[in-house]
This record gives sequence, C-alpha cells and structure tokens, in this order.
Amino acid sequence: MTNETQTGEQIDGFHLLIDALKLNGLDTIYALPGIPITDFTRMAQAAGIRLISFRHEQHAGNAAAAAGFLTGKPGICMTVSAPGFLNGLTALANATTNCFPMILISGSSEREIVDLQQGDYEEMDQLAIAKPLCKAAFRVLHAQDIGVGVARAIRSAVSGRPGGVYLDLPAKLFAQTMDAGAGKKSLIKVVDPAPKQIPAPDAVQRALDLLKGAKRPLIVLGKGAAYAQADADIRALVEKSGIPYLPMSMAKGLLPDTHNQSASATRSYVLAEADVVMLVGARLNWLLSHGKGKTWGGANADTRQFIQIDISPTEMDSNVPIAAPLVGDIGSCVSALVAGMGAGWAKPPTDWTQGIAERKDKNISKMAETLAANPPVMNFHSALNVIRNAVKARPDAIVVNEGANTLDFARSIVDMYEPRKRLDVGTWGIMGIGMGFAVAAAVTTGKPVIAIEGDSAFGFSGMEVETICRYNLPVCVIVFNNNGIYKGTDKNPNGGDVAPTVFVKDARYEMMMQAFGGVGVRATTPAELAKALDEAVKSGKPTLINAIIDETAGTESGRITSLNPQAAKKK
Ligand code: ADP
Ligand code: TZD
Ligand code: MG
Repeated sequence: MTNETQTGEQIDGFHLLIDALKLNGLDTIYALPGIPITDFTRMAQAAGIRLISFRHEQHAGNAAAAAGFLTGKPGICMTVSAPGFLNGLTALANATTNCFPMILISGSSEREIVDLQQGDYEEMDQLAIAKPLCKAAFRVLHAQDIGVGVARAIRSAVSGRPGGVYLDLPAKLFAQTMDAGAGKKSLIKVVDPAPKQIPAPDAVQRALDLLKGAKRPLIVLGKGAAYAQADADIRALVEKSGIPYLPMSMAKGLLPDTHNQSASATRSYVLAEADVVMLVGARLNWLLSHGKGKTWGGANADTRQFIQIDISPTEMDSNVPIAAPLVGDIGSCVSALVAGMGAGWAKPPTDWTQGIAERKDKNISKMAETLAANPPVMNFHSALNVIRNAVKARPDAIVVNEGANTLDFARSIVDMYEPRKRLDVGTWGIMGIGMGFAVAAAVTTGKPVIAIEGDSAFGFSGMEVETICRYNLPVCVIVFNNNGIYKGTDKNPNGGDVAPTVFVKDARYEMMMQAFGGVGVRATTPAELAKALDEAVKSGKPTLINAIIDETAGTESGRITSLNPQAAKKK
C-alpha cells in the first residue's frame, strides 16, 4: 500500500488518544491510574495535559462533570476496568441526570475473553453496563478509529441536551501501532460541536403572545440557563420584560441575587400565584413540584399556562401541558424573544410586582434579624451569615454545597452575584459531589472555592482533601459539624448501638486537612469562622474549617421532609 501521508514512523494508541484530546482543546484529565491506563496517565502528563489524579474514581468523575458544566467542554474522566469503571459510573449517571457534558474513558479487558466470560483480570462488559446510564456509549477496537471515537464522544456529550458519554478502550488498543502520518490524518478536530438551534419564528411569537397577555408572569431560570453561557441575553430578557424571576439553585448569580426583580425571598407566593410561567433551562421535575399540586395552587391553578425554553423537544409536556414550547438553544431563544418584544413592551401590572416587592421586603428583614442573632452555640444561620458576607466580598469565589440542612439553608442565605459560581447536589440531590466539584472548580477557574459541607455529606468524598493538598488548590472546606445526618441528637431507644443518623461527637475534621499539610481550624463562633475563612480565601491555602453547629438545630430531611413519609407524619 502506498500512501503519501506515510512517514515510516509509528504512533501507538496511547499517543493517538492524547493527540485526539489535545486537538479538541481537552487539556485536563481527572483520573485514577492502574492497569491498563497507568502509562497513559504518565504520557498524557508528559504531553502537556493537566492530569489530576484522585483517590476514588467517583470524585474524578464528579470533577469531570463540574468541569463540563463550568466550561461547556466535556470534562474527561479516566478510570481502570471493572471496579474503577463502576466507581466512575455514578458520576457519569449523575452528570447525565444534570445535563452536564462529560466523557468517562475506561480501560477494559479484551473482548475475546470478556465475551466468552473466561475470567480476565477485572473482567466486565462495561459498554453494556454503561449504555442505559448515559447519553451515548462507544467502543474503539482499532487505533485508526480513535479519532472517530473521540469525535463522536465529544459531539454526543455537548450537542443538544448535554450529558455523559462512555468511551470504552480495551487494553490492547493502547499498544496498537500504526503509521504516524496516517494516524495523524485519522484524527478529527470537531467543528461546531454544540451547534446553535434557532427556534422557529412561530414558536417565538406564540411565547410572546402568551407573555403579553399575562397579568402575573414569572420567569424561572434553571441550571440549563447557567450552562448556556448566554448571560447577557438572559439579563436583557429579565430586565426588558420587567418580569419577576426565580433562580433554581445553580442558576443563582445569573443575575445577582440582590437584583430587584428576584422573587427568591417570596418563592412560594410567586409559584402559587403566577398565571404565566416561563421556564428557561429548568425542568418541571420534583424540584418544581412537577408543576402541580399545593405549590402551584392559588387562584390561577386551573388556568396557569407554561412557556418552556429547552433544547430538548421531548422535555415538553413531561408533567403538565406546555402551552408555548420554545425549542432551541437558550441564547438563540432568549435573544429572539428580546428582539420580538420591540420598543413598546409593557412591564407586568404593578399590583403583581408591588405585591411581590412588599412580601420580599418583609421576608428579607425577618431573615436579617435571624442572621444578626448570635446565639451562644453557633447554628446554621449564624455560621452561614459569615459565609454570606465572605461571598459578598469575593463574588468571584465558587461555592460548592451539599448536605441536607447545610444545603437548604446555604442555598437561601448565601447570595450569589455571578453566573456559574454555585455548584451543588443537582437534580438527584446526591451526596458526594463536594470534593470532586471543588477540585474541578479550582482547576478550571483558579478562583477561590468555598465548599459548604454537611458533616455527613463531607464524609462521602473527604479523602480527596489529600488531592486538594497535593495540587495545592485554593479550596476552603467548611464542615458544618452537627454530629450527624440532619442533627446529632438521635438516640437508639433500645440502647446498644448508637442511632443510625449520629456520628462520633465533636469529630476533629480539621485534622484531616492538617494530616496532608493543609490548614485546619476548629471554629466555635462566627468570629472564629470569619477569621479562618478570610485567611483561607486570602492565602489560597488548602483549608478545612470544622464549624461546630448546634446539634439540635437541623430538621429531618432539611426542606424535603414531605418526601420522607415518617418524618412528615411526625411534623
Ligand atoms: P434546574 O435543576 O436548575 O431546574 P434542570 O437540570 O432541571 O435545571 O434543567 C436544565 C434544562 O436545560 C434541561 O432540560 C436541558 O435540556 C436544558 N438545557 C441545557 N443546556 C441548554 C441549552 N444550551 N439550551 C437550551 N436548553 C438547555
Ligand atoms: N446517599 C447519597 C448518595 N445521596 C443522598 N442524598 C443520601 C444518601 C441521603 N442523604 C440526603 O439526602 S442528605 C444526607 C444524606 C445521607 C446527609 C445529611 O446530613 P449532613 O447535613 O450532615 O450532610 P445536615 O446539615 O446535618 O442536615
Ligand atoms: Mg450534619
């Protein structure tokens, strides 16, 4: 065979994969080495890819997912076969659930042995297992197909509704060689991986007509709106329309939470009373009570109409009828709406906006009183007031947040000022994202990261404080230590073992960070917490603050008690 691209030099699978990733601007890999990818991680690092090596694959996967959300490029996670793959799979499924683009690349055993179930080292049919849990799954068997495999993975992850993609690479592939020139030619630089999807003009008009007739309109911004990086268009839509808006938790900061159109402080009122609701990158799932029931009761319960902007056409009518579906990418949809509003757009009736403003003011001053109180034992409010002030002073800091009470209180107390600065438990309400998300936030942005962690939540990924120290990342972890899940006061009425929700009392979490050379502080007062947090943010040193919280202060299941039948009965 003659081929003008043939050079006589050879290239192997390892280097084809590295080159394919680099060609597409994928410059960071979150990984955990071992057979068959150990050499790959070394070679990737040598080739200038940032290789962040974790202590458990789930956290490497979570880091890749958060990187995907923050950058709009798929985050790359790399694991070994079977158990490593399975450890990463939770993160892949969670990323898909959250609509975050990531690619989980796993080494795997040889097909011949796996398919005959002959018992290879870490044998598992990984592709089959991954398939139902992610957006797309591919396997590459030949070195010359690595370029195509990576290209397909990238496109699948970021086009349309973003999600997780699995790429299966059997061990033998890495060592396969081919002519270097032909290899180079086989790689694909993906052009326009997430193409705009322009909404149909009649769909835009339908939405505008509905909005125009509304007496009590409401905009709900979801994390899809944050992901879309259409910040200026979204601000223009909100401000030009004059419509009150509610940010879902990861959409906080798209407009500053202090914006006068934010209705967060009177959330239940606006959900119950709105007559036309426009969802922008937010699904009507459990987090919005499926668009029906008590939350959406009020005078307009039977006549309320929804407009939904989403890139996924099949999201429409998932829970309630959508009167005006607007299918397209958020940037294109929102800018079309703004253009269509024209110059003479009438703002919503003042009885609606005034009513909201009054309720809001009342609730905000009530909250201010609670936040100012300084009870003898630090509680969620007095501790979060400190963090609220710290974020106000450093609006570029990224907040990572998980737990139950620690999550619910932080979400409502800590105002956000900039887009994509809040990362949390997302659609599943999953525990364990903390340290992985924090690492990715620090690595992709270089900004200070403040991880607000319930003591239970922190436990899921706590070992990654070593990773944070190893890469000297500007992460300050604040463990809200109330001695347990929800609270630390449960007793086993029968004696014997302690109750299932309580932990060792007064655990010294700060020593975990000290163990790896970071700063550890135990804080029992808001003043101590403020000082330690200020120093952490200024120095950028890995820090863990063990914030001692009144163990009686929390409530069971935080704010989702209604989903916990036993606790709801007790209430
Ligand atoms: P939240 O939890 O904040 O309410 P969801 O995760 O439920 O948000 O909803 C996000 C929605 O945003 C998904 O339905 C997804 O399809 C959509 N989405 C994501 N990116 C875009 C985009 N660029 N343009 C339009 N819709 C998007
Ligand atoms: N496991 C996983 C993966 N996700 C979950 N959401 C849970 C278990 C159940 N769960 C919650 O929903 S919140 C929570 C668990 C275990 C921990 C709450 O305790 P915390 O927070 O200490 O983190 P507070 O402040 O004490 O309420
Ligand atoms: Mg707790």
